[in-house]
Amino acid sequence: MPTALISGITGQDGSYLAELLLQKGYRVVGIVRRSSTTPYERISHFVDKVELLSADLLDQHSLLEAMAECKPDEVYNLAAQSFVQTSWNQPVLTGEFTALGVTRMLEALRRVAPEARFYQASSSEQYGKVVETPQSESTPFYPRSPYGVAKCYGHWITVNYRESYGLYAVSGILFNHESPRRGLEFVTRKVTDGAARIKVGKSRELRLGNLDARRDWGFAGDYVDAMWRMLQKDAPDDYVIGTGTTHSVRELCDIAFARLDLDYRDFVVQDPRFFRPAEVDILVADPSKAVSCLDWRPQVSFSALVEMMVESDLARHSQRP
Ligand code: NDP
Ligand code: GDR
Repeated sequence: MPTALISGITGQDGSYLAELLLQKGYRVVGIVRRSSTTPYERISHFVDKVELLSADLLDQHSLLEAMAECKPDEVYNLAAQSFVQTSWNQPVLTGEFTALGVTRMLEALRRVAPEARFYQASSSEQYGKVVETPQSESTPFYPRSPYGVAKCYGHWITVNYRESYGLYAVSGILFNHESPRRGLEFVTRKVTDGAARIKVGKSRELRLGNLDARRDWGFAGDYVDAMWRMLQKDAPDDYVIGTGTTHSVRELCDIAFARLDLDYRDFVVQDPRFFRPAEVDILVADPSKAVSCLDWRPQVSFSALVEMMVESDLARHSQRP
C-alpha cells in the first residue's frame, strides 16, 4: 500500500485528493497546523481513515519530523496562503507560506525521503499580465500579486531541486478550480452562497468587485485527479491544467441566481472594496500537454459546476435557522 503525505489536507484540494487516494488504496497522512479550534470541516466524513500529523510550513523541524515519521512514497504540497486578495495585506506572511514553505518541504524531502515523488501546487496566477494566450507550460511568468510572485518562487525552487538533486519533483500549473468545499471568500462560492442566502431570506444583497473579470474555472474533483496522474509518469515534468474556456463573474452570477429563479441584477452591488490593486489579464489554459501525456480531461462543465455549488449551499442554508 503506497503512502501519500498531503500538506493542506484540510483545504479544498487536500480533501478531494485524500478521498481519491483512499479510493485507490493509499495510506493517507495529512499535515495539519496547530489551531485553537479543529479545522476538519472538509474532512470530517473520512477523518477516521487518514492519519494526521502536526506540522507547519513555517517550521522546518516539524516538516522533517513529519516526513521521517510517515515515510511517504508521494508528497503533495498543497498548503499555502491561497487567497490572492489577502496577499496584498499580508505580503510577507504569504511569502513565508507560499514561497519559502515550498523550500522547507523540499528540504525535508531531500534529507529524509529523497526517493519520494513531490507535487507542487503552482498556479495560473503566475501568468498574471499574460505574455501569450492561451497559456501553456512554455509561457513566461509575469505575476501581478504578492501571491503570484510567491507561487513563481515555489515553482522555480521545485524545478531547481529536481535539476540539482535529481528529485522526482513536478509542478502542476492549475487554473481556478472550485467546488462546494471552496472557501467562502473566493468569488464562485461567495456568489453561490450569497445567492442561496438571499433565496432563503438571510440576506438582501451581495456585494462584489469586478463583474467583468474572467477566469478559466473547472471542478476541483477533476483537478486532483490530474495531480495524481502527474506523479505516475516515468519522468517528472510540469503540466498546465485547465478547461481552455473562460467565463465572467457576471455570467457566474447569472447562472447561480437563475438556478434559484432570481435575477442577479436585483441583488448584486458592485463595491470598490472588492476591486484589486492590480488585475490579471485573461487567463485561459492550453491543457493539450496534459490531455496527450496524462490522458486527462475536465469532466464537469461550468454551468454544472455552478449549479452543483448552488444546490449544496441552498441545502445548507435551508437546514440551518
Ligand atoms: P485552501 O486555501 O482551501 O487550503 C489551503 C490549505 O493550506 C489549508 O489546509 C490550510 O490549513 C493549509 N495551510 C495554510 N498555511 C499553512 C501552514 N503554514 N502550515 C500548514 N498548513 C497550512 O486552498 P486550495 O485547496 O484551494 O488550494 C490548494 C493549493 O493549490 C494551494 O497551494 C493554492 O495556492 C493552490 N492553487 C489553488 C487553485 C484553486 O483554484 N483552488 C489554483 C491553483 C493553485 P488550515 O485549514 O489550517 O487553514
Ligand atoms: P483568484 O480567485 O484570485 O483567481 O485566485 P478569486 O475567486 O478570489 O477571484 C476571481 C476573480 O473574481 C473577481 N472578483 C472577486 N473575487 C473575490 N474573491 N471576491 C469578490 O467579491 C469579487 N468580485 C469580483 C476577482 O477580482 C478575480 O478577478 C484563485 C485562488 O484559488 C488561488 O489560490 C489560485 O492560485 C488561483 O485561483 C488560480
